[in-house]
Amino acid sequence: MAKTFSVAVVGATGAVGRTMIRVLEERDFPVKEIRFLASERSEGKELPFKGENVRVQRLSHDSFNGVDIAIFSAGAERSLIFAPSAASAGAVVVDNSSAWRMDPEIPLVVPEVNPHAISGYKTRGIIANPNCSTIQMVVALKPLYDYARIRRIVVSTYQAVSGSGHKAVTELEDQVRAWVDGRSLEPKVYPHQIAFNCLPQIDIFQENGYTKEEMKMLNETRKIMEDPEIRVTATAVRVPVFYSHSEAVNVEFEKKVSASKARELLSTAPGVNVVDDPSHSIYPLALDAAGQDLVFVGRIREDISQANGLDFWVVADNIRKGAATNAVQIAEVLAERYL
Ligand code: NAP
Ligand code: 3JN
Repeated sequence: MAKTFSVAVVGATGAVGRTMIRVLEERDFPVKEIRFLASERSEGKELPFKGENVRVQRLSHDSFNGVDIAIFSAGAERSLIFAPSAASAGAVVVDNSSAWRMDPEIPLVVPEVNPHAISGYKTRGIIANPNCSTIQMVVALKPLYDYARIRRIVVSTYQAVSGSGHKAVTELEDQVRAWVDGRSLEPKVYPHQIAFNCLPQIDIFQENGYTKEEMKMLNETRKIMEDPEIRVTATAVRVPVFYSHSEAVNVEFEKKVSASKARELLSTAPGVNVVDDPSHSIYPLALDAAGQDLVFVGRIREDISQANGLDFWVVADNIRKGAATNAVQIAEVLAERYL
């Protein structure tokens, strides 16, 4: 009989957690028992899973007895405190937060890029899921990197509000309604109005003038691609879009990659869908990528400003491939090859 697993979803009531539950169902992950964990605010709430209602339990250090795989998306603070307890209880943790991503003993994994790194879970019992903006970029870069090796990346992101949790989705909806009604609303999640605006700040600023989100893109890309030499400069921008992050990516390679070669490499790359017919105004769009698990790439063109440069536009659902789907894909590899 096929093996089945006891799975805990930590942060089950959140934007990522709820999607995690849906993705586990959709991909028919071999679940023996499911456990939903969240804060005391959600204790006793019920969430559906495979046609049954499952009660949400309060997260504690004792939540993980008998759990095989614990998927965390309840913020870095909770991951730092509770992931080691889950690992000590015998679970393998797949953590969506930034808590463990840069720890040298913990693998940081995108299954299309570095699935071999998953075996590193044996050291600490934890695997980290990268930031959503990094995930979609490295899925698109991997086949190009393997062909021509990357020297430098210049990326600008256009990030959906769902990346800031369910409160931000409500804030954008409320601000749009208020605007139409001629009312003004105090911003709560963001430092400025997000409706009909673009905010060049995601997370807090660092001493070097970059935001934390921008520095995550540099550090995580180097770790996942296993190349500490890659140079990355990022500008991360929040835009009034509900789901899917878009990114304008400029890459400098060690040798020339023609636009047609890039299209050829990307069209057979795992997890990538090339959508690139500019003469018919066909290119990846946030609205089309929402609800999908693939990374969509288009506007592929040679950079006219430098030798060996390439530009493209990459779009993916930030809550699915950028978080929940990537985590479930990691769990699938664990289940198939290691547990
Ligand atoms: P969210 O919608 O605000 O949900 C937060 C979840 O965490 C809820 O289930 C909440 O439970 C739970 N939680 C909060 N405080 C808790 C506590 N003290 N004990 C137990 N559970 C607690 O946020 P989200 O968008 O789902 O994001 C959650 C986390 O996932 C983020 O903080 C981040 O670390 C990670 N994330 C990663 C990516 C990525 O790029 N890979 C993208 C987005 C988010 P209640 O409902 O009971 O409050
Ligand atoms: O803002 C986005 O679009 C992505 C946000 C990710 C995020 C939000 C809150 C806390 C993270 C993350 O995944 O890096 C974290 C965190 O875990 O630090």
